[in-house]
Amino acid sequence: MIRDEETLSILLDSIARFVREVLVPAEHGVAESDTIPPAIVAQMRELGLFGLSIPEAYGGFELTMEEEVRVAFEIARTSPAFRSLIGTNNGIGSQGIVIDGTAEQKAHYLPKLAAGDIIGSFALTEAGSGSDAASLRTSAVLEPAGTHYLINGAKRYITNAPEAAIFTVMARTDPTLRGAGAISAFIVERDTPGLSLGKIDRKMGQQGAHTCDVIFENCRVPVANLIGGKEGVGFKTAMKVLDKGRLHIAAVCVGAAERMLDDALRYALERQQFGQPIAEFQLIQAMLADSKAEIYAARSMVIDAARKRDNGDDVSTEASCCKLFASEMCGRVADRSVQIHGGAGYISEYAAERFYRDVRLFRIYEGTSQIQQIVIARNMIRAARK
Ligand code: COS
Repeated sequence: MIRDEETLSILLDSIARFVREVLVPAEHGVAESDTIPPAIVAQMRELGLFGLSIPEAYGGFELTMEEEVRVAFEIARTSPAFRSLIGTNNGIGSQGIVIDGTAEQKAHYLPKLAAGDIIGSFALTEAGSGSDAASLRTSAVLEPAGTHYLINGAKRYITNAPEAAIFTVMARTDPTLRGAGAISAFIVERDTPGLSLGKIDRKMGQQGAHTCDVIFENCRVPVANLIGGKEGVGFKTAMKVLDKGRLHIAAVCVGAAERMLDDALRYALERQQFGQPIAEFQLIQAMLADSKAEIYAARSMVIDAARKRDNGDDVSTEASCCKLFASEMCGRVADRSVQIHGGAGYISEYAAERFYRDVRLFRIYEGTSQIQQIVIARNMIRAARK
């Protein structure tokens, strides 16, 4: 936890400088090669970027949610591939352990995640269960000896799976029962016999960030790796992880949109048509102004929801409101950025074209916009009925 504004400013400034001087110049190459250079990963480690949200006791910065979203605003001003690599260690790949893990699980895994020595990953989605996460079919059956669970099934589109050393895996401990109540969460190490990976997915954007299937065939996992030591609460763990993750992604949308708007504004000032910079034209100004206003709204929402979470409030509704509004806003800003760039916006030398593809994922992962609408409306109805 950073206890004063001055120390936070130093951290934010050093991240902003790193983004400007190292990541932005590298982003085109990362997209072309689909790889983040190891030297950059090493610098990310040195800056402590893998442990932003992990408690200080385990070697992380233990940022408050407000501090974390302010860091995300900065880190998202470049290719989302960089954020994706650190994103699972700070978010969905560690938070199951941070929120619900036992003392032993925390002590064993969190220091390595915080240091970036290992990458964590979150395995919820399956071929047959995406938005309807509670219908997942991967099973984890306790062996008669009572020392291990036997995991069978397959997970899909798992972010950072090719790089991961540990997975938070949601599986059904009573495969005869349907619904969320029979789901438990496990920490599964990559080198556990029976765990294999599919081929790396070819994606629309975010090259440099990787996803693939994770397959479990009689994968034996010690009972000590059942998160929290309790069966049947894994779906709730996953939802709590996603509440935080959705707020983080909303902050990422704000940072990416700010970058796209900066690029669009710079281009509008440089590009001359009809004898003057296109920024002088009111139809261009309307696109710039709408983007500015929407980014400001999203930034304010994200800060407000983060503060509420830091106060201990249940922010399930607010996190979904932020994810819904910020990701849709980001899509509109990306579209306007391409439009302002004109023909150049369709050419891959310009960041506008790459961001347009990269940010499309924000409206899909960690819950689609439609799932956010469902969460918001359900929470409203539930509160009204009370
Ligand atoms: N925090 C804690 N517990 C939660 C919760 C939250 N935010 N949201 C739901 N729960 C609990 C519920 O209270 C319920 O517990 P009880 O049975 O004890 O009451 C349980 O979890 C099941 O919840 P619910 O009945 O709402 O589950 P549904 O199957 O209807 O699904 C949605 C809920 C649709 C919201 C969920 O499946 C979802 O978020 N889907 C999207 C998944 C997703 O984001 N995937 C992205 C992959 S990760 S990149």
